[in-house]
Amino acid sequence: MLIFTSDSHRGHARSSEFFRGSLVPCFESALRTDLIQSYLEVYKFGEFRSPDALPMVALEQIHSSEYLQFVQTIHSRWCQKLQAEGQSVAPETVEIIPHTFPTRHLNQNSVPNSVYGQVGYYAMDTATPITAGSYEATRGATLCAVNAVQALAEGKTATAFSLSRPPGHHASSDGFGGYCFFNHAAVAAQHWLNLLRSKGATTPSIAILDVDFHHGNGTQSIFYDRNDVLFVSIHADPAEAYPYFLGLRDETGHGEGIDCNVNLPLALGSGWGEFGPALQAAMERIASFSPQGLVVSFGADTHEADPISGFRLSTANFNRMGNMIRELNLPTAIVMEGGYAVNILGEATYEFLNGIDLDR
Ligand code: SP5
Ligand code: ZN
Repeated sequence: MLIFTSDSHRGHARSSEFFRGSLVPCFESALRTDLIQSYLEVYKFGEFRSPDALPMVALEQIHSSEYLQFVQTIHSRWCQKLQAEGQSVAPETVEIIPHTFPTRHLNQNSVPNSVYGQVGYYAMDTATPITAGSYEATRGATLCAVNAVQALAEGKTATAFSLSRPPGHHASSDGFGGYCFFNHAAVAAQHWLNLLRSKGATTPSIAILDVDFHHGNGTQSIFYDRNDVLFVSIHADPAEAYPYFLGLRDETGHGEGIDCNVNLPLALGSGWGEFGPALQAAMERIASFSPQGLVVSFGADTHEADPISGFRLSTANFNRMGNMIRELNLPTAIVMEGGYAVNILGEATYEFLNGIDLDR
């Protein structure tokens, strides 16, 4: 297995997020990828690579140009605004958290000039602070996912892992939240389709399997009306868990994308007894779609030890999960999403990767 990782994520260093009404230390931190990398290195798992500076055309196909511009420039524009208002500002300490959102009965169709208004316009929550290095970090994570797909398409490996942060599956074409800014799994799938088309395939298709505890609302919305990408997600019932406002079973796709979106929500407290059958159903749906490749949005936050989630998977269950996905025998790009239990993050990820590894 090839593993792509970039140091650019370290610039996305936040101190606090809103959680149950107060500011707490961020669950999503650089420690996460450090712990996974050192665990994999101790067990001599996989071959680590720095990503090549590949063209990122797919990034511009997935996200709107206005949104890409927003993520790239918002931190410096916010700091300039604070300075213009007479505050002395050290940009590396500034963390942007939105406070006003275009919810029902407000105008959702015009972007305000104010940087404060713009942050609320593009945000879905208050748990995703933007820091000076957030843009470079999320771009580096997307580049790792694109490199993973490129290596698969070139036949260099059958399984590739993008060990990156911040995560991506909550990011939509023009929205951030859930610790995510760019949707790396979506860009990876689009990059793969582009490569297949450039090699002469007329109707290529890719499946995305999302096994993070939280529903991948961004990925669903990006591909909701397309039939070249099948999105299958196992996650906590949105009636009970973040992101609350998407991820129900009856969301099955729209237009050309009808029946290309599969949500398998599970009750809080679910363990392997519930997760295993859902994964089996997911495997059957993906096999019948006959895609050329598979992108896995992998979150370790389904583990029973996770501090913000609510499933009860054991470390051994992660190996079974990997093994079941391996049975599809598809070239597979794994993209790191969530997982916040620092004491088990390394071993749960290792067990999953070891179970799914087609190169072994
Ligand atoms: C990529 C990813 O895993 N993003 C998750 C973002 C979740 N952010 C909001 C967390 C709200 C947690 N609710 C607390 C319930 C604790 N039992
Ligand atoms: Zn998650």
